[in-house]
Amino acid sequence: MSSVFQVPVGDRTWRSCGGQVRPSLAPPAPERPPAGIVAGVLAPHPPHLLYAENPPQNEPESRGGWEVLRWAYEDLRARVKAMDVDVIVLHAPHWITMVGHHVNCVPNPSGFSVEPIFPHLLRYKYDFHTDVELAEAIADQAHDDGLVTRKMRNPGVRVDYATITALHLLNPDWDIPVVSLSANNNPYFYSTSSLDQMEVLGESTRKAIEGLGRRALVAGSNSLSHLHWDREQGDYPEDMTYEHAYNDHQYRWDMRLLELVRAGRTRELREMIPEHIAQTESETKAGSLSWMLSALGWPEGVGEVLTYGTIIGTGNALCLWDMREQR
Ligand code: 2X7
Ligand code: FE2
Repeated sequence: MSSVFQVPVGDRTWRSCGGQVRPSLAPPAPERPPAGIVAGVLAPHPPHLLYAENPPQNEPESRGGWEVLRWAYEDLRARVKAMDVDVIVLHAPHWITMVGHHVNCVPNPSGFSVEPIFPHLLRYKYDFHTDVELAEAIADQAHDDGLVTRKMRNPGVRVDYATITALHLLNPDWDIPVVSLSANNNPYFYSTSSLDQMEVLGESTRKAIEGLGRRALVAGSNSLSHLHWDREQGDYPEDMTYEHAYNDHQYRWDMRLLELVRAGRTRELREMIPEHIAQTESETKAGSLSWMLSALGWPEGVGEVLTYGTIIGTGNALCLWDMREQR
């Protein structure tokens, strides 16, 4: 004789066992955390970092170098894994588009990325997956919000080294789908601080992520102070004897900015970004940092500086804004 149990739908504390249904001793499966932007990162992309890692995808071989920056990335990777995100959305400054903001909608970008200035550091075979539904939603939302946008669908377009480097350092397993955004160069070209469009793009990105119920990491890939040596020093690129800040002025302005990050004073940080650009030629002029913080809603009271180091004299900080810490 069979007995019939009424088990509430989705109640996993009950399970079938040997023909009978019994309460399970196993703890209930944990609920998936809520959708939305889980965290934002400032994730620098100098090719030196990827070169120094010696991953199998990269042709050139190195003896290491820039260890403290790379160790911080290594620690961050473990935290990214634990976030259980569906997608990494990245804005990087070296996929330059002169007209509008482009979104890579190619389902499976694959090819060979070469750093044009440092081809002896980065010649990388890439093969990753795009979250096409989200990529299209970001482009549509940005269009609706008044930005000139384009869905890039040409699989032959080579993915730039900054996108590859930052994504590799954040997730070398490449097992999380990606959305990659271009850097519209008009604001960069015509003014030092036209970051307004990047803020709109950040808001569009957040709306699209929430609209589709994705759990996302948003990554803005910029160096800070951006003056650098105009020729390589030493006998090999990873000779750390020559690695230091370009000058004290550059260093001090980077520290002023990072003090605001670690204090969680994001409103003041927003005010300071144009001044920091003017003082240091900061690569944040391309807007990746502003885009990312705008996507997060410029959160007060959250922000960590994971590390800071120089690469050919430029300032590079790895920073995390974990939105779960704000709730
Ligand atoms: O793209 C970069 C950068 N932002 C800083 C330093 C060196 C190379 O490439
Ligand atoms: Fe760069």
